Amino acid sequence: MNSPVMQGLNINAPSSVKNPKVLAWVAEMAALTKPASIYWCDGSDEEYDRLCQQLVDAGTFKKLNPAKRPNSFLALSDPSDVARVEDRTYICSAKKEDAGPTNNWMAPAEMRATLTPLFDGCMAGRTMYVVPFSMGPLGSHIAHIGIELTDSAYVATNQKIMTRMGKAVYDVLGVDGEFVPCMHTVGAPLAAGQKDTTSWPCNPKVKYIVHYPESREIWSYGSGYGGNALLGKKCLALRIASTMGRDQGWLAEHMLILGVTNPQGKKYHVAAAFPSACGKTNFSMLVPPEAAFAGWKVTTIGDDIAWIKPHADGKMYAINPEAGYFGVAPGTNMHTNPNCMRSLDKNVIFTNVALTDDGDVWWEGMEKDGGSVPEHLVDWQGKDWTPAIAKETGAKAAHPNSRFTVAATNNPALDPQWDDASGVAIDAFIFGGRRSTTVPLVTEARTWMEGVYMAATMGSETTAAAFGAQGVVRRDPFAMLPFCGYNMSDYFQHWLDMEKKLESTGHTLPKIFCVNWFRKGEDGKFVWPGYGDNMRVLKWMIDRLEGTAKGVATGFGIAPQYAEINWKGLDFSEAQFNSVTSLDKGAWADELKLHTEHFAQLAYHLPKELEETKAQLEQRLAA
Ligand code: SAT
Ligand code: MN
Repeated sequence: MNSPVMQGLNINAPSSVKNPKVLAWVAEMAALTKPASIYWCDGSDEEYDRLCQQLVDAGTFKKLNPAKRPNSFLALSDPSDVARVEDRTYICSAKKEDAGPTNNWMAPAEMRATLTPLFDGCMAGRTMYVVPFSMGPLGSHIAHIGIELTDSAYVATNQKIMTRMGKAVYDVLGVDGEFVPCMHTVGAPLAAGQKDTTSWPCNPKVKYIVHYPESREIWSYGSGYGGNALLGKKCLALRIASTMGRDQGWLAEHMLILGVTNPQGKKYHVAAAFPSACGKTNFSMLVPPEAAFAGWKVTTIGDDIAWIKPHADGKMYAINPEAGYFGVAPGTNMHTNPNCMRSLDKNVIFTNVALTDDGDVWWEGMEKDGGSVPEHLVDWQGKDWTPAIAKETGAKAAHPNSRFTVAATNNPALDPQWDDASGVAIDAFIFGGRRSTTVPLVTEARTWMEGVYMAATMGSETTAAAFGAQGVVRRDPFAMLPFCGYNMSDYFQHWLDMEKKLESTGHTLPKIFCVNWFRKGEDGKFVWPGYGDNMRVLKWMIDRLEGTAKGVATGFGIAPQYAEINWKGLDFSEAQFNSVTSLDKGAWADELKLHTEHFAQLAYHLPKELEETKAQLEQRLAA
């Protein structure tokens, strides 16, 4: 056994761990955090079952009725710990300008001086889990390895589903491989002899989600929820990876990846960026409406994150770094996402949804599947819930940001290439926000430059995925506002540089489209049916790739003509179509003022081409 001994604590490393950096780091972190024991995860199914049982015994998990939901569990979090905490999230680059105006920043030395005392003894009385994982297919040249040290067994079980987790990672790592060290604690140490009585340990008062881009480290304190705690996801695969991408010439994006196959068997690959909780998971698992799209197939490669590398053949190849889905439960049903519902039949960890009296789960939106709202539930806070109580207090049975954690392999629409180490070649990028007005259903950027402009100025009404006010429009460039690990304007430049880089190979670049499924009518209701019907828009994009749809030039890109959309099986009038595609001059004048403000905020290193594109847009929209 390799077992450096630190302050009397034997780290008990398995002999398969041969990387001296890993051993030294675990020993150093154990000495700092002072756990009662250290457990090295091997990633086996047997281990997963054992940790789940342990969580059941601790009261964190409730085992669901195996007749209804085999091998599935429900966790209810502390009410203070239900979403990502953006105001507690930091990019600690050496220079403030490198974090940029959209990120919280603190000098690395100052942050370390803040965190070291917090981490000192933070795991007292708890087990430290060593969780090795690969983001991306094990050994893929696009993949990267992380090791998370956490005092949360909930995190270890979720990481088993969300990543390629386990001892095979050490083989890839070898003696001198690179990994991203990910330190995580719930920030709730136990005093000597104290028994843990909380089912969701966390620190309700102190939270830090910290990234050091230069040394590529992640330190997370105080939360056990989602992206705050599953450090492979937003922290590694987006914030740290985006800085790796900047340095190494690739892209880490907040994008789903899907495959579309036409009845002749020709397959296209699309990557689409939407802010959190705007339907990425639904779009990635879309079922084409049968009446109009017999023989068409949509398959999922990823639902949240894409790593995209330009290749010598001039194409951009994308992988999904994750191995599971951490999706929003409320609103998911057989109408909005049948493939997702089927994915959730078994082997799921649910967090903050409601519990039925027969030991199954429930969330708002499930009543649309033919059933009705249950007469009694235990809500996400563990309280009795009835429709009458809900009417009186407005209490939701499931938290709006309640989630399921499920392996990609549960998805009946999983793309056969989802695990392909070389990735899939991207034909089109889609950018979309949640806007009740102004932004049309779909337009195509005339040029790469215009597409980058559309993505850079994207706005969206905020959702429950992050702590804070909901429903206010905020600029969310590339849906990366909370996830870009460096200065946003440098990130725009990085996207612009891709064009030059790829053009020299002679290959046509992916087309860029801008969409908005969320325009509302005067009655305040969504006009566009969305969900499966988004296939109609996707098909128009493919027709544009094939050159079979002409479109019509507008002030804001190329839009479809009414007759170019396949309307079979959907009653959607030309007037309705116009109401979701029209450009309102007044609204756009206001919108462009907001673009000006947005660019003023991002002035440091803002590519001048974006200003020029804005001037052209102003002229066109005024014409
Ligand atoms: O909590 S997560 O960051 O994983 C979910 C999301 O915001 O998309
Ligand atoms: Mn996301």
